[in-house]
Amino acid sequence: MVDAQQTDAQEYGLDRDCTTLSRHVLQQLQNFSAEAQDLSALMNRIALAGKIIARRLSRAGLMEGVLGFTGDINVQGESVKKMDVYANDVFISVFKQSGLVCRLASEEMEKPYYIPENCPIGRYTLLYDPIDGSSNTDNNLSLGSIFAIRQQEGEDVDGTASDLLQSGRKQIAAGYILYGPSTMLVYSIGKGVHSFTLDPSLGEFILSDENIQIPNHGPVYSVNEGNFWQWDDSFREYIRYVHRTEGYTARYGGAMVGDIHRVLVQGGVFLYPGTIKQPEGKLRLLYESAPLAFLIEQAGGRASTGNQEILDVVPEKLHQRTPLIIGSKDDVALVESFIQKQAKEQSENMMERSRVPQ
Ligand code: AHM
Ligand code: MG
Repeated sequence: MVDAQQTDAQEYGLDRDCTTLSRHVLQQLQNFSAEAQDLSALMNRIALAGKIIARRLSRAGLMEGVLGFTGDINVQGESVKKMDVYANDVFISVFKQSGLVCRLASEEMEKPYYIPENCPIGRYTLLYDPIDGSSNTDNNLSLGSIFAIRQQEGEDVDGTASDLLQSGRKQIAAGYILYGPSTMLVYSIGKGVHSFTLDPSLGEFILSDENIQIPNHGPVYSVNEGNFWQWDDSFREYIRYVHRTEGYTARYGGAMVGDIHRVLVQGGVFLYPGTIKQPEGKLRLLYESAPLAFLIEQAGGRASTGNQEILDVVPEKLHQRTPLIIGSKDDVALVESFIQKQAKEQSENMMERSRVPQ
């Protein structure tokens, strides 16, 4: 008979002591200060939202009214899926009772959602994309949720949330939940990047990898090449380069949480450049690009708009979009080198033209 201890050791690997998420956060901060307890409680709430969403997704094909569109168009001009609304509401209801969060801002809501009863004590804002990769929802493919936590600055009495219009360096925690074959939660509180896997039998996220480091270079390039005709020449040149160079492999899943998770583990680059139809690209800065940039920087990678570090971009509005180049340091730098080369050529051509007598 196999004894229980042996089964546990096989399941979690030797030396694994089932570190839960909340314990991990407290260990990271090495104290039980009020801030450490807040962050631990906040991460616990995010984990709870992830578990509720994962549970619904795991049975979506068997339930009425879970899949498909609502018929509404959101603030982004995109058709809303029933799962988008459900997941957005899950985060609201989970944080309503937390006492810690006074304001939530998400892809699905034009204005932040205020929780006045938490405001005297709730010092944090949660920014989130409840369902990343919505187009995958009805096909039973990977999805994600993205989150960032910021300290509330000022009173926000006029309800404009203007204190959120600051750079990504103001984030105090960020991460994502990946709904794949298993549900994973990857987070950083500015002390490295750590991943947890949901053990459904325990109902707990258990530590699976600590201090994840992204390779400086990797084989993966992840981009929707269907937009090739709409890109700037620099991106087309980069793609032509990888097409004719040995050692690259294309991977694009339609949900960037999954795509960026692959890049985090294997190395490479994920891109969403501006297009003719959307010159700033598709991805939103505050609750998509900036949280992922925070995480990838913590893992030793980089995230850039092509001209600026993502974490340095100061948004002018809540739902601002930004081009995104994110992943391994060397691969992000390679894409940027194509952008710089094109900018140099353009300025040389302009100088040349200005020298030609009219
Ligand atoms: P969403 O949050 O509305 O789903 O949009 C974000 C998603 C990303 O996860 C993904 O990389 C991208 O949109 C896919 O867009 P496209 O279909 O244009 O390639
Ligand atoms: Mg999204």
